[in-house]
Amino acid sequence: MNAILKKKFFRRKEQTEIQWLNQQLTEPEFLIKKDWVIANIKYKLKLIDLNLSDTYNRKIMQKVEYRVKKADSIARKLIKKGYPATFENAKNKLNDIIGIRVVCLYSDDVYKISDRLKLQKDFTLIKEKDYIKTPKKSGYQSLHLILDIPVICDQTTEYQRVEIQIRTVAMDFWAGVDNHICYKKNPDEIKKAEADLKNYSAVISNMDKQMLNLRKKVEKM
Ligand code: 0O2
Repeated sequence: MNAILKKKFFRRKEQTEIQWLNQQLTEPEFLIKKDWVIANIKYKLKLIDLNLSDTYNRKIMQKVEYRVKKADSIARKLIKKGYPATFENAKNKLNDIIGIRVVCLYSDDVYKISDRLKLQKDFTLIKEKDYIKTPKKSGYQSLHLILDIPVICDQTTEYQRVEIQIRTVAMDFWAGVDNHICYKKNPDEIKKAEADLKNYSAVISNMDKQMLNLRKKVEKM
């Protein structure tokens, strides 16, 4: 097969896989389980927020968002990791088909929220990635918790994996701009912007520290 035919063949194969994935992501059983898990986490986060806001006498969570990864994005990520783009692989090899994002004002709040999530008896912590202590090469900062959330029906318990990203408003701002300008784009075309963004990540980290110090100073007054 020549190079052009090969490319066409793989593109068609990928399209078929994406269509198939899409079909499975819209199956009623998956939709119900996904809604269950998202609702479970949302209520849990509401309680944690209420509790923490009460304890610290200020609003802790500024924003909670969720998304279900789209079929083409799942396929791309699986192929990049070297797996066929199947629904089974999406469930077993990816941590973030369901993603939740919690945004707060101060960096110490990130850890308060994370500690409370880790205390939940019905959630199983699979992995924690602290990109605040050690930012990614790109400059990306965020705390990620990979959790298994139970879906209990009849005598069976099934676990659905979710990724919870917890970060400050400043880190969220940086990630939004990075998403728009650099992330998943051709590295050759955006080298300069990447370098600038990396510098801004350090600026944001510094700003987060200053804001935290300012809050602590005011709290002591
Ligand atoms: P999207 O658009 O959110 O769907 P692994 O868990 O190690 O098997 P994974 O999932 O790539 O592999 O882990 P990683 O690197 O922790 O990335 C998880 C998610 O964090 C990404 O999901 C992004 O949402 C976010 N992220 C990671 N790195 C960056 C970055 O440099 N910039 C921005 N803006 N976000 C980042 P997806 O599936 O890549 O993307």
